[in-house]
Amino acid sequence: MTTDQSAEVHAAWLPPEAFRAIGSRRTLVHGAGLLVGTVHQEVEQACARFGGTVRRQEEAAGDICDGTFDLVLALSAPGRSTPGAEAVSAGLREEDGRPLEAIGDEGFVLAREGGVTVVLADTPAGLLYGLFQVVRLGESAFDRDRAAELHRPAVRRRMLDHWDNIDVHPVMGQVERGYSGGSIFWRDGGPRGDLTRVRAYARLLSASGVNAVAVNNVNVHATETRLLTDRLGDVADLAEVFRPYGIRVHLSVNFASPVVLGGLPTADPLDEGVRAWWAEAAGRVYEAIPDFGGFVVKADSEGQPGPFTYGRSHADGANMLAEALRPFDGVVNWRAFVYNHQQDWRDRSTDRARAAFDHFAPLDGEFHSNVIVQVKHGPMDFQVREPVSPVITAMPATRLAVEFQVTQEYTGQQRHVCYLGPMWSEVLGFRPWGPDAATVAAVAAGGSADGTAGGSPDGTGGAEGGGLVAVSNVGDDPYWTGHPLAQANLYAFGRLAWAPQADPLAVLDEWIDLTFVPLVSGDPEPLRRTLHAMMDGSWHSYERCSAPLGVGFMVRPGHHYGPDVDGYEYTPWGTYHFADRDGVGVDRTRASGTGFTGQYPQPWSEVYESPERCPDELLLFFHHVPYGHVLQSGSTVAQHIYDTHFAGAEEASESRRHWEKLGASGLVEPMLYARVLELLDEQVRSAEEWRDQINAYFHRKSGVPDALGRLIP
Ligand code: GCV
Repeated sequence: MTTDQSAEVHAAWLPPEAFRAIGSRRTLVHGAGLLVGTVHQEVEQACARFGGTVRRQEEAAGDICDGTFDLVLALSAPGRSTPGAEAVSAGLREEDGRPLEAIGDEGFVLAREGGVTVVLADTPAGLLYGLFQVVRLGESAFDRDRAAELHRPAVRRRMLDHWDNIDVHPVMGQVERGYSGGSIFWRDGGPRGDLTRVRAYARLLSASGVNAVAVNNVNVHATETRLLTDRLGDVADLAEVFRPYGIRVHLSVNFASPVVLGGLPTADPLDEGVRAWWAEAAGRVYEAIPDFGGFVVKADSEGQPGPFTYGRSHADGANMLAEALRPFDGVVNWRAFVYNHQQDWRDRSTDRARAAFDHFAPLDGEFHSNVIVQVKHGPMDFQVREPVSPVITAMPATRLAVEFQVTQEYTGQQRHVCYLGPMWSEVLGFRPWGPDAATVAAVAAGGSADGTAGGSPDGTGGAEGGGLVAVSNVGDDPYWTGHPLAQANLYAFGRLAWAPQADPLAVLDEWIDLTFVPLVSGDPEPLRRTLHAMMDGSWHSYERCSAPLGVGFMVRPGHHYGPDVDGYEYTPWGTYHFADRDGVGVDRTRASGTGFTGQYPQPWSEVYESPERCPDELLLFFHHVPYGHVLQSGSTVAQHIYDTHFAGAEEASESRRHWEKLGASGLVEPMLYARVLELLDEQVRSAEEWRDQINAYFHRKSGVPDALGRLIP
């Protein structure tokens, strides 16, 4: 057993003070079940601190709204009436106007009437989410009457994937693309032992709305492969800790497991012996973890094994695993991130952006219903700006999940402030079939969303959605996320997965109000203003600092931090910008390029095809244009590059100035203040390096002078 440093772990968005409003009142928790126990325990802890009282009642007794309690958290019990409960949700209607018949799996109704705040849910998970809503509301949950509101998650599965390794990988370390120290699950070849920190994590995730976690890297190395068999107990231990918070555990598995672990001569998905091996393996997993979520698979990608070895398709591979999991209601999250990473840079016909669509779109309709095809939100790889992946539009008969990256691989590596809520919100609200059709969020929600099914232009008739997934950004850092302000990204992912239409700045407000405001004794307004000034526009600011106009990948190869314009230009990775003395950008048009624009439906296939109509921010993703090309903004490409990079560096300095002003106010605790200040120094340095390298490169290549005559080295 190791000693955990949880005592020193930052409370993030659940500081005890955030429970003051609940903990100082009289609460009834009504209902049975593990998660109702969690609700009770949460309230009990708050009462111990703030002097309130809580009563747990498993069976209905008396009228829950009779005034004995200030807060009632009650499970609706089919067949048994809970006096007062019906009144709370009476009159609520579904979106289509029908009277509400069921609150639904994870939903809850919140109301306040006659001095009692009531949360009503059909399931224990719904009650837990309702409790955290009351925490978010704080005093305002109790200060006035509230008409009944129905809260339901837009997507059923809201999942975080950890890219954590058990062994320290010689290149990638304990956490692949991790910027927050070690793993909270694994250390030096084994489990960490003390699960206190995992428990705190489960609680935080549940309060943000996440309900599934994959506990190991999608690149499944030798030791991690064994989590499926002889190391399964370690996964069961984690599942035990996540369970009381309504979070199911998933496992990334190695497609070659039957060979590597089972000693079979093949992992061919159509081989009977292989199928039997997986069925048995799945059976053992469910014996150990009855509520196990399922497998995550990266196959035939970046060196991972997969069905191509046996001349089989990704549908063959995924369906085999789906059959093994089907008896237990498990799912396979099969990633669509499949491309040739050993491309010849001289070959202009291969376009990495096309790859996922080319591999997966033809397979639409072939996947079993418990296969979820997990698609990165953009066609390349989590760049600061990409168009929405056309795969999202191409598989109406497949359950699709959309994948984001909370860990900031290409967005400042948690050394830079970069609030990603606005980016995800833009993606989720994007309408790939035009203004009157479904959004990306509706596709991810499938039939379980807000009454509209996803997967097709009119939002009808699609398969049940696969939900939203993101790569986690936490580690064993005392602030969880390296940069303390990167906690906001983790929180925002959960909240936007629950309610994709939510305003990301309102989500940021929620995060500020939970994380910082309860700890402030005076006026919190200056703190709120400062954080908004630093964070609201930080994604756009990072975009201005880095690769221009959607071109992407001008980063240092390998670790991906800092500028290196030609770093990937002559490599096998398929990530090129094709800058020469005349122009820059990737011609992905049908007319003269790779034809990628043709993977989009109307109207975007036309919009992206045209250099005049293509949105400025994606111009170089779709077109190779001269430096003098005039953007819709009125600026030229060269001038835009100079202006944005001067602006990006200046914005980093301004952000630092905002934070510095806060120093004397005492509104944030000194250690956190110092950590952020130190990171802002690095952000300023790095933004200046980006400015100078990008500007110098394009100035030298193009010979175009800066219209404002600024110094370009
Ligand atoms: C886990 C990018 C990252 C890899 C990551 C991969 C993926 O290529 O750089 O570290 O591997 O995405 O999503 O599988």
